[in-house]
Amino acid sequence: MAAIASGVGAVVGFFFLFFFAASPYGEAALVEHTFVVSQIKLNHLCNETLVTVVNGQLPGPAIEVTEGDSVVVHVINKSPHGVTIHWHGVKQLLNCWADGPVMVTQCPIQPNNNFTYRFDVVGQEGTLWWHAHVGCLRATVHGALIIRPRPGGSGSYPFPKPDKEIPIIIGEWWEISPVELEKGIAKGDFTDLPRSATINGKLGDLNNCSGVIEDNYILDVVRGKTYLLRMVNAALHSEYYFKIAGHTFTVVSADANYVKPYTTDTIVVAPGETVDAMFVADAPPGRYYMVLVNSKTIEGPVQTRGVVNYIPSKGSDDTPILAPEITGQDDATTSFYFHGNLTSLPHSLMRPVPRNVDEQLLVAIDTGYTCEEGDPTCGPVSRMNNISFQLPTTTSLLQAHYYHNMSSSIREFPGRIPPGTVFNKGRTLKATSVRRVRYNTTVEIVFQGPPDGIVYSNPMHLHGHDFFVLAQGLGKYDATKDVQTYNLVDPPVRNTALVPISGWTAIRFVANNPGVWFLHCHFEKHVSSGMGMVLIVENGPTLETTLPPPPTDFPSCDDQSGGVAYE
Ligand SMILES: *[C@@H]1O[C@H](CO)[C@@H](O)[C@H](O)[C@H]1NC(C)=O
Ligand SMILES: *[C@@H]1O[C@H](CO)[C@@H](O)[C@H](O)[C@H]1NC(C)=O
Ligand SMILES: *[C@@H]1O[C@H](CO)[C@@H](O)[C@H](O)[C@H]1NC(C)=O
Ligand SMILES: *[C@@H]1O[C@H](CO)[C@@H](O)[C@H](O)[C@H]1NC(C)=O
Ligand SMILES: *[C@@H]1O[C@H](CO)[C@@H](O)[C@H](O)[C@H]1NC(C)=O
Ligand SMILES: *[C@@H]1O[C@H](CO)[C@@H](O)[C@H](O)[C@H]1NC(C)=O
Ligand SMILES: *[C@@H]1O[C@H](CO)[C@@H](O)[C@H](O)[C@H]1NC(C)=O
Ligand SMILES: [Cu+2]
Repeated sequence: MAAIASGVGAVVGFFFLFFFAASPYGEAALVEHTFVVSQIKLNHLCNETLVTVVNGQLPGPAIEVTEGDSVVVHVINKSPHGVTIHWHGVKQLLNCWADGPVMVTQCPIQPNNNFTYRFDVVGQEGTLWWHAHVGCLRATVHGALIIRPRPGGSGSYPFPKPDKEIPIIIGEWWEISPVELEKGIAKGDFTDLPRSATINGKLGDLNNCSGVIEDNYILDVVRGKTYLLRMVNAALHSEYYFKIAGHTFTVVSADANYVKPYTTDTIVVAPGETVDAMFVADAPPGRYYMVLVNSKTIEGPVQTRGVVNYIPSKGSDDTPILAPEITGQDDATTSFYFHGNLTSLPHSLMRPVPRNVDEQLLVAIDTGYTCEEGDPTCGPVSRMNNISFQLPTTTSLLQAHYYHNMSSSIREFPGRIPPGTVFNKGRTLKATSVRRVRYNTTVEIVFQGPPDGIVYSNPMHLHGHDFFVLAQGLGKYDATKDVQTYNLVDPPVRNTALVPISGWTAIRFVANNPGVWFLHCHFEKHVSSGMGMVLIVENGPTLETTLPPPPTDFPSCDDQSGGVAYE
């Protein structure tokens, strides 16, 4: 396999070390990258905006590996912010130290410091991604992590080999700085909005300022060829619907787990989720808009578009570009059906669904207040089972856990919805909450969103484990009735479960990865205001089921200069 330069939609490339040493015989290779985190200025919508990026690129460099490879990423922090990187969806078996969420597994890499992340990518194939896991920095510090089948391992894709693979990174363009955005959310001010969605860093021609129209992302295609879109929703704010005029897709994978081929004209991808979808360039040669529109949210439309351009091109540049019919906005059903229709594909990497549940958690996810409603001094917070999650400020939870030094102020996360909380606006506790489970416990979690009145879904992301999504439903979860609808045969396996608007989702997994794992909503406004908790998986009985010690160069927690650790 040849080294493949990533640089999807590279804006400025100024420092990009790349080393790729895959062996053709299917042995594991070492994939090494250097990520220089720095600030650059980008011009959009008549504004010069300072953004934090990796290697001068937005999106950042794609990491491309073969299943079984080892990855080494040297992160050099030349930005003024403390930084960590999370490898979203990588299971990190016995390697929690490399997971990255700030103050959960590590303290930030301080400005002018560096840290090397080392991890293996085993038993997973498809599209994952990486992003900063510090405040809102991931708005511009993100990129794809592409895992291809290993010859001698599973060998090949369980679908016809595409002619070309195209990463599609969905982002959002914010003019407010991530630090200001974070401060606003912490005060309960959820009103800041992105100016536009982006496709591979481009804002698209729906946006203009003083007559200057923003660039489209342009995908050149050749008639008759097949394309695999590797889609990542790296956005902070919205779930998105994606369409290409005149074309349909076959979804083949989600969150780096194969699904049975599913044909649709609309792809739905929530923050934290990935979707791999094939399409054939089988339309009459011409130009077609690809459109990205946010699904129903409290705040108004955020959209963008790019162009699928057949080459060699027939007409002149002013031939009209065909636009798809747009649903979205008020259409929550499209998302509900899209997620409900995914089933896992039988595959050598698949595990059977565990039948017996050791521990079931019922978890209400909603908003509340930390003081009496109507008190103008406290804004709303997000919460899980009446606790609004707070990060610790001095030592990461993983270090405290490993060194048996957990602060006594840490709360046990309740496994039941406190009676009466459900969605009243009463007082809520702000606390760091954790739940311990013994090694090998089969855990089922039912996430319950507010049954009515709230107009957002919640993409709940678990670190360190994939899980089966057994069922979703609308309204209030009914234990006796809804268990009957569980798919125990071929449920999709994911790392992010979308809890539908006014509904619930049930997931199940075996807690077989000792460590401290964040479970949180992937909407930034929710996680930064408290929609999270931490699952602590205890060591098993053997050395092979015990978390090893931290790497020797693990970032120090001593220097939390600047007060707020993750600014
Ligand atoms: C990384 O940091 C260490 C110690 O702080 C330093 O010795 C080393 O030179 C740094 N490496 C780079 C590439 O900046
Ligand atoms: C430029 O961005 C600032 C926020 O940083 C905003 O207040 C201002 O309206 C923007 N200017 C234009 C021309 O959009
Ligand atoms: C510029 O954007 C406005 C809406 O914001 C739109 O009405 C107008 O047609 C756009 N102009 C161009 C040249 O695209
Ligand atoms: C799958 O989608 C169809 C509409 O395309 C819908 O009627 C059906 O209910 C969906 N199935 C599930 C399990 O959500
Ligand atoms: C224990 O944790 C506290 C903060 O909770 C920290 O100040 C202290 O240094 C830690 N001690 C050790 C031995 O890690
Ligand atoms: C939620 O937590 C707050 C603060 O601890 C407490 O006052 C309130 O009674 C709790 N609500 C319920 C329904 O348990
Ligand atoms: C984990 O659970 C599985 C299935 O219940 C069992 O076969 C295995 O022995 C367990 N492993 C350990 C280390 O407890
Ligand atoms: Cu949420």
